Amino acid sequence: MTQVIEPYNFPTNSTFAYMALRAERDGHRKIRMISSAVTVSLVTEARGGPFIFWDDLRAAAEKAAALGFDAIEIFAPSPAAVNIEELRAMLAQHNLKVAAVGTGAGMVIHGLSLIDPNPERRAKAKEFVRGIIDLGGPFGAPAIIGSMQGKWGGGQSRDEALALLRKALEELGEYAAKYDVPLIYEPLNRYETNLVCTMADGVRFLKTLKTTNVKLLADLFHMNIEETNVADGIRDGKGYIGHVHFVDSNRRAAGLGHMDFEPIAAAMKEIGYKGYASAEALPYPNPDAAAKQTIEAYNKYINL
Ligand SMILES: [Mn+2]
Repeated sequence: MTQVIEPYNFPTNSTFAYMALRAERDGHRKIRMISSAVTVSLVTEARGGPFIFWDDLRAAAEKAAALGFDAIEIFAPSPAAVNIEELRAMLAQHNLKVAAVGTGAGMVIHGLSLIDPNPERRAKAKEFVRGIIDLGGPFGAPAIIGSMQGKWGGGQSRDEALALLRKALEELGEYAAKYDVPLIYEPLNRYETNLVCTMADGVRFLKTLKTTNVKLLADLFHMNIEETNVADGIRDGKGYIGHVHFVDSNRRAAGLGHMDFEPIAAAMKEIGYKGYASAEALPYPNPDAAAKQTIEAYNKYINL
């Protein structure tokens, strides 16, 4: 029996899921619930970091589209650094979406963190994140809180830091809701944060929030360091994962390390994950090769 699916039956921010289901209903193609994305960094200070494309948004969009990616993930130095109208035009031209927008420049360029003991610095950090939410929101793209979560220590206890982070995520999560996008919180490996490092701890932490508009980022590189088993870590995040950084054990493109992607992709499907697999990977051996490697791995493991 053919099930008629109308858009209002879907949760928010699921245009692609609707299109995929409608296409399947019409017999055009199979369901593809996990979409592909590739990162582009516009942040000079982040050079050496795990981004596939660099500096030139237009060139990145052209290459992403040519390889068959569904979306780009943008790491910008500031909201003002992206020309909104140009971005809108190039997305339309290439039939691309924005998967997510990073906030890490707030830390990398300005040293801002959401748990800074100094209230003025904390306010600046939130202001920076709100600007990035405003950049991505109109494109349906959530902002990611990664390095902006900071690290506790010095005169600050872990509990004090978590209380500040909780407050910031409550506020910013609700702020993002006006665009019908979640706020994405990323547990990081132990060398990058000492707050929340696993999916299970991330879920426990999010359960202490009043807002339900904050979701987790499952970054496979961080998970490879912190989880007992990466696929089980994905299962731990069931219902809470809003974004995936699709990358190998050594932060190179998927397939260039020793990550076992089959069980990980199976776990993503098992929990009904419907977001992006986004390549936040080193541009190794060069951006073009890393992008091509990523889309091949995506087609091999995820887009079956
Ligand atoms: Mn990441």
